[in-house]
Amino acid sequence: MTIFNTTKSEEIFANAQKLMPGGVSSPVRAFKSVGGQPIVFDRVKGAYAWDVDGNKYIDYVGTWGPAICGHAHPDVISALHETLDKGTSFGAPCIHENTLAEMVIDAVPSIEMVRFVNSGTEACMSVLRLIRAFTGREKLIKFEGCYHGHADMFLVKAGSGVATLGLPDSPGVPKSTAVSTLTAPYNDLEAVKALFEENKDEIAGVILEPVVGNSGFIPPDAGFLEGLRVLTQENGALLVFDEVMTGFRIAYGGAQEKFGVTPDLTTLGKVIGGGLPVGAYGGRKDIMAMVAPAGPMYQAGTLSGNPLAMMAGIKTLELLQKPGTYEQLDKITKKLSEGLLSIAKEAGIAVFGGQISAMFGMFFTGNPVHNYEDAKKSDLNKFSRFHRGMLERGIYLAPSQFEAGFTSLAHTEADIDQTLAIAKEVLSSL
Ligand code: KE4
Repeated sequence: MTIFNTTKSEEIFANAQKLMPGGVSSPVRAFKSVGGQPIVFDRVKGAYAWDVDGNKYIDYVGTWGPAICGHAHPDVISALHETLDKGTSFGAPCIHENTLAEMVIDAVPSIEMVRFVNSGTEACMSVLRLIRAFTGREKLIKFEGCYHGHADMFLVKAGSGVATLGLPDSPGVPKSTAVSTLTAPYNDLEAVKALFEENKDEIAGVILEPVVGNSGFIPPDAGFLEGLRVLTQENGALLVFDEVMTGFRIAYGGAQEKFGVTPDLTTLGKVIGGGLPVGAYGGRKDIMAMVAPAGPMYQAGTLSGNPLAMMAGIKTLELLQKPGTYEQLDKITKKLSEGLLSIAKEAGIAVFGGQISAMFGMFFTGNPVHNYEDAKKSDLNKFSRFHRGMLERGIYLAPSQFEAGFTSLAHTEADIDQTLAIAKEVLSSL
């Protein structure tokens, strides 16, 4: 198979590095942990991306989750054209906010009322302020390797780009902030129980990715989510599922629907914006009633609920509501994940991984991966060589072992077959 020429990407990225820190608008895009030059995209459509050199890729990042119906779906694009003719932003109430809010409330078991914001980071930082306001407590429990956006209080043993770059948490985060953030290993209920005992009546809540994507793909062990539900209730703390990545991807009602565990509050992003900037937080009415102007907890945003982003979200969720959607996503992703794992094993390469619905991952290790510590022990160098080998042959995977892979309704059996054929060539040469 041909190895791509990426001259134009390299020229553009070289210039980008003079203009923007690291040449990117978000760190993980810089390919720091996998080496080599990032690819500069020119356009995307369906399951595919084309770079500025005209090379075509099968895309398993999907702009980090929003493109679950495939990039630039015609229904979304045509609705946006229509909406665009009426303006890009109102800064005033708009019917589309009601429509998307109703769809989110109908879909997500924990959400009785919702507030739209502009990113997952904003959703997570707002929900933290809310749980503190509601409980009158300050401390938070998060899990090592989970990522909840870049707000100060979450940059403690975070995942995603923080893990990718091996950052020891971030400079600039005041000690006073970090001290209120307690951490435990993912899937470790005993550690959470101990934190509650050591911090009696001081913990406002527990936040987690109900299926981890930001340490690589790590699903919850049986009983973990249920155990957190009981522990938080027993200790007067709130349970928050950060479903920015899993929302409308693991199931239409998110991981909370799939696993049958209902948190008190949920954060959303990515899919509900259909590729435009949207985040949201929502949950029990009695808690959301605290949010200004209904209540005293302040949070605001110029572009929150803007008509374009709302419309992109509405159209995306309409597409996902179609019967058979999640069966199709699970089928295509299972074929990919099981194919990758078996090809690696046939090549004598130790791997551990899996998938749930349209989310998958694979670690280069012979041991099980239940948390971030396990993930860090995998062979990152082998991952980098695998990533580069796939990229050069037209398969676009997340440029970090500490990210998950995403499929979409646009990925076909032929795409999966092509991906597996290339993986066979790359893995046998590792
Ligand atoms: P944003 O602020 O990037 O919209 O969302 C932050 C966030 C919150 N919670 C979870 C579970 C998330 O996965 C994210 C963002 N995800 C990363 C990818 N792992 C975004 C990609 C990036 O940082 O460039």
